[in-house]
This record gives sequence, C-alpha cells and structure tokens, in this order.
Amino acid sequence: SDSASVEPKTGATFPNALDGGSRRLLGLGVRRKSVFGLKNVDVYAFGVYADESDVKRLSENYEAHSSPELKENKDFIADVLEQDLRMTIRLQIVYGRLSIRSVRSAFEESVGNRLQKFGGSDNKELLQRFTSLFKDEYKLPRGSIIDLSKEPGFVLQTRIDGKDVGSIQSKLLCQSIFDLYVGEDPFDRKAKEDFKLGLASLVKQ
Ligand code: DAO
Ligand code: DAO
Ligand code: DAO
Repeated sequence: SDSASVEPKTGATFPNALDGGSRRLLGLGVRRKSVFGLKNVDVYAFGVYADESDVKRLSENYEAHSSPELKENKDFIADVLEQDLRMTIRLQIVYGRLSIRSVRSAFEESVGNRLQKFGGSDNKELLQRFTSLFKDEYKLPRGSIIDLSKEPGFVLQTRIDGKDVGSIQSKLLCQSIFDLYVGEDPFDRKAKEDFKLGLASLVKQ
C-alpha cells in the first residue's frame, strides 16, 4: 500500500515513513539465527530508515562520483555510516519465545564483534552500558517493536513499543549497530542492496 510495506518472508508490516514522514523506509530484511547449531529461526524482521533531508544534504559530498561507481565502491557505505545522518532500524520480533537473556548474549556476540572491528579490543564498558538497558523485566513477545535510532551527534536511542528505554552517545556504537544491517557482512544482503538503491533515489527526487 501507499503507507506501509510488507516484509515477504515473515509478513511483518512496516510503515513507509517514521518521524512524521522524514525518515523513509529504504530496505527490509530478516535476522536469522541458528539455534543450538541445528536449525535457523527467523528472529525478527527489520526495516532500515534514513532521514530524507540529511541524505540530500550529505549527498553533496558525493557529487563528484557517478552512481554506478558509488554502488560498486565498498567504502561508500562505510563512509555513509560515519556521517551524522539520522537513521532508524526498526525490529519487529517474529520469534515467539525470545528471552532477554538470549537477546543479551546474541547482542554481545554480534555487536561485540563490530565494536572490535571498528574500535579495537577495549570496548567492554561500552557494551555493558548498552546491555544494561536490557532490563530483565522487559518482555519481547512476537510483534514487539524495537527502534534503534541514530540521532544528531551520534546518539543511539532505543525504544521498545514506542517507550524510550535509554540513549547512549557514541559514534562507535552507532557505527557498529548500523554495520550489522547495511555494512560489509550484513544480516540480509537484499536489505543492504535496497538501502543503497534507496539512498540514490532519494538524492534524485
Ligand atoms: O531461545 O535461545 C533461544 C534461541 C533464540 C535465538 C535468539 C537470538 C536473539 C537475537 C537478538 C534479538 C535482538 C532483538
Ligand atoms: O540481532 O544480533 C542482533 C543485534 C540486535 C541489536 C538490537 C538489540 C536491541 C535490543 C533491545 C532489547 C531490550 C530488551
Ligand atoms: O546521480 O549519479 C548520481 C549521484 C548519485 C549518488 C547516489 C548516492 C548518494 C548517496 C548519498 C548518501 C549520503 C548519506
């Protein structure tokens, strides 16, 4: 429809815009995880959003390059993720028995790996600051919505079902989280490709 899109593998629905219309949906994907090394489960569907006016403003830095050149350039997305660009990753839980404990341990693995990649080894404190937001009393039943938003000045804001659960100012944390979805080795390749195409089409509008 005009106002929402459906992630086809899970049937999860995502609004085409957030934040009063300024953050636009550019890519959809699924986060899968193997359980006990046996089978893969779909844990959540996700949508990648970027602020239209920020993309237009920042695109001036890339004007000298043609779009095919940018699409093939590996460093391009890495460069985009270093910009002060408002973005949101919306997660919609599809796995019905997610415990906060498994969220915390999956998170330490995936985000911990990226913190190491971008920041070196000494990031335990940052990881702990973030995981301490995940209180044991939170419940994440199927259908729960988590928004991870990058706000101006590299502030990562987390919301669960619309309720603010905390913000952390860290460029490294922002880079690490968004890299999972649209970086070098993303959870879902299609989401990353659509994100790149979407950036280019926003610039041309
Ligand atoms: O119940 O332990 C289990 C298996 C489920 C896999 C959990 C993966 C968690 C992925 C992170 C979710 C972040 C919202
Ligand atoms: O899928 O491995 C992954 C990364 C998940 C990152 C997002 C986790 C945020 C979860 C907040 C839950 C609070 C209870
Ligand atoms: O029209 O050939 C062209 C230039 C297209 C540029 C496409 C990507 C620009 C993306 C800028 C993103 C900034 C955050």
